[in-house]
Amino acid sequence: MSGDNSFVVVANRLPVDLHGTTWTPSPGGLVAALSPVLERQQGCWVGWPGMPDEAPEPFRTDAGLLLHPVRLSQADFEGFYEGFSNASLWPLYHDLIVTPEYHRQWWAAYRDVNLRFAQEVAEVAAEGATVWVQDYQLQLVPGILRQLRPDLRIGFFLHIPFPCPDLFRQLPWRDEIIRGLLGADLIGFHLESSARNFLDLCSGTGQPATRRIDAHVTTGDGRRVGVGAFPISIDMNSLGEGEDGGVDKLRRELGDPTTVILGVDRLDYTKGILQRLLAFEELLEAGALEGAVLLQIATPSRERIDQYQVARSRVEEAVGRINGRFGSMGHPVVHYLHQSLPKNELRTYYEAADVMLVTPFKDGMNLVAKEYVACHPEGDGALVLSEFAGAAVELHQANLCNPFDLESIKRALLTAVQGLETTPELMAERMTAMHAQVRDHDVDRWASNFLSALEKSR
Ligand code: GDG
Repeated sequence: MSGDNSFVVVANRLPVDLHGTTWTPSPGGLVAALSPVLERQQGCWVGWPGMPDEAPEPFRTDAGLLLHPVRLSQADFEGFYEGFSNASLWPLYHDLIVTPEYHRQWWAAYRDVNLRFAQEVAEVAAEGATVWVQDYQLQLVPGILRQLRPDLRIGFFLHIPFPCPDLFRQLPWRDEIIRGLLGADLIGFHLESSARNFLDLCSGTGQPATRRIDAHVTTGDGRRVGVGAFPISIDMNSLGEGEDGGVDKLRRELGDPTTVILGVDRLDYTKGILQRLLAFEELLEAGALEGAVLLQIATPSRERIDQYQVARSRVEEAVGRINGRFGSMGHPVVHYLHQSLPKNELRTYYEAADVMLVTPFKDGMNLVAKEYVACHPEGDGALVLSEFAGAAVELHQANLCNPFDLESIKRALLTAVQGLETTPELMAERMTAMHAQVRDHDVDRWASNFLSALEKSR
């Protein structure tokens, strides 16, 4: 059983979603990061087309990428995706921001869907191919694939944080997940802290971990599995060209505010959207942000899951209240879009924003922070960034804040706004340093670092 693809990426979602008979780019950070890499390699991408009960025939995109759709039924979608992936693993791996739920039938669906993804890959991968498995939805795939196709070179990358062992040990199926991951030749995380958590966990569960980061774990059958940190980044060109005069036009439409503050997130409770609205509200109340507006783009995400509905209604209630209190006719202070925008439109927003607010309680990396920095090559603008976003490790010149502490968000936001006014050279120096960091560590470098470590790992 083998196909003719020498490089295969497998991820829960294909990079495009099927809507009726048309395909549109699918949302989220993983797709944004990986699509350009795979297009350059003319690889094969195995994943779900985003619609239950649909599995169109494999096809090649205009960019030369072979897409291999996997069919998920409505029941798979509910148990595997909404259930185990996003209501058990997602909150557990984000340090219990909401309480994870564990249900045996969700786990059964997760196991079953992981098996089908692995079987699909086993069919399309050529003898000795490299397979790169992506993210928390597919943690059993490396282990299954190792059994089905021992000839393959298997890498796994986790796009979200890996929690500390004490939290992970809650998971009723922890041993199966660890065994699944250890089917890979190399396991990559964004940060050393996640890699360390994984190594500590392995040393506590009878899987001897050796040495330090960039170390390896030796499995029961004597294989060495590499473990390392590979901070993901962006493609500097993926945001397209900004529209000529687009920034001025946008600022005019907003009523020429003194300060434009921007948030861009999937609407997810991990992203701290409500907290930043509350910080903005308290600063307005104190009269500290005269003439400022906040734009919040909240892309719809996982909308049927209870906790996402709760998060959305809290955000929308706060937007309504703040505009009711501080807006005037035709001049809201918060402009809120619950929509997905085209990338080049996002670029105009990034360029127009004086201050970018990125305040997750926990985030593997956060590409939005890097995209904002990429759009400010001249050093204008300021980034307010949560200490708990992976991006804070590389973008340490940002105005860092603790999103659990409203005063800390307020302080960081105010310091950023005032800094642009009173110490523009210093702010520009910091933004330029961050820009250089993102430019020199782009997504290509991330992918080639991971893939060359994978190459060396066997
Ligand atoms: C996961 C991890 C990690 C957002 N709104 C629109 C839109 N986006 C794009 C952004 C950015 C991406 O989605 C979001 O990426 P993030 O990294 O910020 O967040 P997650 O989706 O949670 O991603 C994260 C990432 O994986 C990669 O490893 O950094 O920690 O949670 O690229 O621009 N894109 C378009 N319209 C929108 O309205 N076109």
